[in-house]
Amino acid sequence: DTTPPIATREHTVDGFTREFLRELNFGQGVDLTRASVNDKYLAMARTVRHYLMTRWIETLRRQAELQAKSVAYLSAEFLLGRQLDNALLASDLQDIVREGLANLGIDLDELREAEVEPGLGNGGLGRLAACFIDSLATMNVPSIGYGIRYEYGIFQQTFVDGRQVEKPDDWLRLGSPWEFPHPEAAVTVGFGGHVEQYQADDGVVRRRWVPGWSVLGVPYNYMVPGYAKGRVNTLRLWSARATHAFDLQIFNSGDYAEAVRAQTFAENISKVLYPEDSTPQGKELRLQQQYFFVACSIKDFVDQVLPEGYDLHRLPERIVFQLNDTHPVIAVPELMRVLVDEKGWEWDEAWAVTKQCFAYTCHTLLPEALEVWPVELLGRLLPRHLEIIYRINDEFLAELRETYPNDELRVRRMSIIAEYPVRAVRMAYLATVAATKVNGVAELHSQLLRDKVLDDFAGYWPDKFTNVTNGVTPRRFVKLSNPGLSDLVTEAIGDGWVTDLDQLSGLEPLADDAEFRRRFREVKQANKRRITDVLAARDGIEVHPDTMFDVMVKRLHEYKRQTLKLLHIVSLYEKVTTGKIRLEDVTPRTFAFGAKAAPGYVLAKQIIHLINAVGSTINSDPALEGRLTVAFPANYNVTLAETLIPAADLSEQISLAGKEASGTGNMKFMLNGALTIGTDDGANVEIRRLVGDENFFLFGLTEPQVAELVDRGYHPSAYYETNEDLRHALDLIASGAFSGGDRAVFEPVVSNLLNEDRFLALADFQAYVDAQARVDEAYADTEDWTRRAVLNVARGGFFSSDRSMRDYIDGIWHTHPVPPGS
Ligand code: 26M
Repeated sequence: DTTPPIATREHTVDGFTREFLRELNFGQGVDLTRASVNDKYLAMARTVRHYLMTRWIETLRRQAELQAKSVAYLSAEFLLGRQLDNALLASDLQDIVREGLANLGIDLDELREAEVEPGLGNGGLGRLAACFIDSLATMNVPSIGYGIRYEYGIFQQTFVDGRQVEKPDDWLRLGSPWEFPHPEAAVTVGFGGHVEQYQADDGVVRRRWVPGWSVLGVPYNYMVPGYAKGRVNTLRLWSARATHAFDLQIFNSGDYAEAVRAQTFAENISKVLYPEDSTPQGKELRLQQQYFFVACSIKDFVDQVLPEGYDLHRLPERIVFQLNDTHPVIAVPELMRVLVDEKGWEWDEAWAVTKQCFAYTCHTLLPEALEVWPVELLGRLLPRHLEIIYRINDEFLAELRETYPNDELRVRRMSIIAEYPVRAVRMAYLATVAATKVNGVAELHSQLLRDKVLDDFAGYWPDKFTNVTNGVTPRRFVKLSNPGLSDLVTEAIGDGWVTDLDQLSGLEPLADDAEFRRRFREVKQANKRRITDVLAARDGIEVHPDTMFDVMVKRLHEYKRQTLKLLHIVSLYEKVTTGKIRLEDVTPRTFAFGAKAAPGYVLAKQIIHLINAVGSTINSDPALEGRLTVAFPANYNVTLAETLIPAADLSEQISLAGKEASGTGNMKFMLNGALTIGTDDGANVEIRRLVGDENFFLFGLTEPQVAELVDRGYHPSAYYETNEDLRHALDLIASGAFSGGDRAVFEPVVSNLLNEDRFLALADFQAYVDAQARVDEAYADTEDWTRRAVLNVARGGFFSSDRSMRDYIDGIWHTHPVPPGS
């Protein structure tokens, strides 16, 4: 055997302690007495990652040997959250490290708190990508994640007088122990310039791109350790640097300062994550980011991952590129360009291969969220890609005209190129044309994609469209974030559920076991005390752990309808303070919110301000005797989710039906034993089906009812006129009661609701308030509430991202597991 040996380390307290001190002394260059918390954190993290190295190397070796088909998950976002706990779990070092550190007088928890989370995503889409790569590693699926190493992740949200103020997220400030930079493996990516005709060696006239400028992409590798001895897969994020060619010219001209500025220009590409999560702004830099990471990734896969001399005609046997929304769709013309221009293939030959290599996941239904790139911009930045897109479109439309010879209207509707308001490329259409499969992220969403957003395409290619309902990783969102529940569950049914979440159904009979329910409640109560301490320390917020925790955490967006929850709170407050209801009849509740607004989304920011204003009024009103509290911790992120969700009694999933593609927070709450109040939207539909109508607080219009109402003409003011409670709540806000008498501050929010209310909050107000009354009634019966909460956990197994991965593997990727080790 000629395989070189791999270094090993001892999986014991002593072994760990030795390695840790070595890292601290030789890596950080400090001794224990002088070491800062960050020194100790970095040394510990580096020590932990060493324990995963063997499996990482073995995974790579095995992959090189077998050349099994891989998934390349292309995503502009990976919202990873903190890495340490996950690495400790994957390496089975939790107890060893705690004990080893304790022997040295170090508290593991203090070091855990020192980790800055990589927030390289906006919300659901980015977190989904992180859950998926966790599942793929755990399930031993050969795969690689490709994305962008933003120097600044999602902004840090602060509140100044209740208003959102954004701060840059300098997550790399203290160093990142989890990344492995590979500057030697950098690749070059071109931009701009022009396309020229030339005579190739074979005498054929061809076209080629002559970029006007280029940048380097430096790969940074991150371990993606599978749970329980699974593979250690790779996440490869690209960072932009200046090429030498880039500044040499300018250096030679003697303008040193200008040359240095040019470096900055190149590095800007991976500088910052765009914080919009629903309304793309069509910014040039954003397109640069998309092409940058996609071009790097394709080059990396073709030149580095594939063995030398691999016949690219067989590419579909080795790879499937999963397009996480339209953000990486420029990969389609890029692969065509590589095959046609660089490899000299015929167009048809290249297209036949390309269209077998991609699958596309759509994550939205909002028309304004569908990306379109103006032809003018694309032509300037990626002229050859624009030509290729035009040709793909020409051939596609020609094909369509054969099928629909008398329906030119339909052909134009399906064109990849939109003509109005400006000529632009519809990225979702390009993705749909190129992909083997197009999937939505929950049953309802996939159905609406087929029936509405992409109906012409579904009619043309009925088999292309499919559903894969989202999921979440039970490792991070149950095992790690809810150790109390995990221990209780494991005691009852064993620990197989961590990798086979359907086993949670074994809890079902225990819903009727009074002793089990008592212990389940104890866990929930302990989780509430834990978040109570966190909120006090992190935000100076005081909440009462013996109240109902009613939680809504997600990006702030009109369609998600945080205002609905707010109107309920205001209405309750109004009724109590005017004596319409007695304080004793009000269920003590903590109304928690967590939400960031896109910095340019004015109305969303005003809503945040209003929530905070209502919160400070209510929280300080002695008349309520602390029975109602609003808790709005700033800067909701993955780390906060991990302590907040396990403490929730009630999960708020109240988007307007037909607007939330899936939701994934809804699944995390369910698996942590919260009941849901929700609309018939996204994955709520499937949650309700699984948990049963009697264990779900359904309210509101259905999607067809919404469509009909909008069709008839929706007039929000009619609800104001006819619903007294609603009127009083809105009037109270308008009166300045929450703004020190200033009637102007929240006038835009109120008048938006009265005059526009794009997402029908007023239409659903009464139904929502009624559903909340049912919640109060149910919560009053503690034993029965606990029984239902247990059933939520027992019936939540379907929402494991392991199941989502199974569905992608069976229905879309057709890949096979390859465990590490030879
Ligand atoms: C696009 C262009 C420019 C800047 C930003 C964007 C952009 C970034 C993220 C647009 C959308 C983005 O995310 C959309 C998203 O998070 N969608 C959510 O995806 C989840 C996972 O499938 C679903 O559960 C949510 O319902 C869906 O809203």
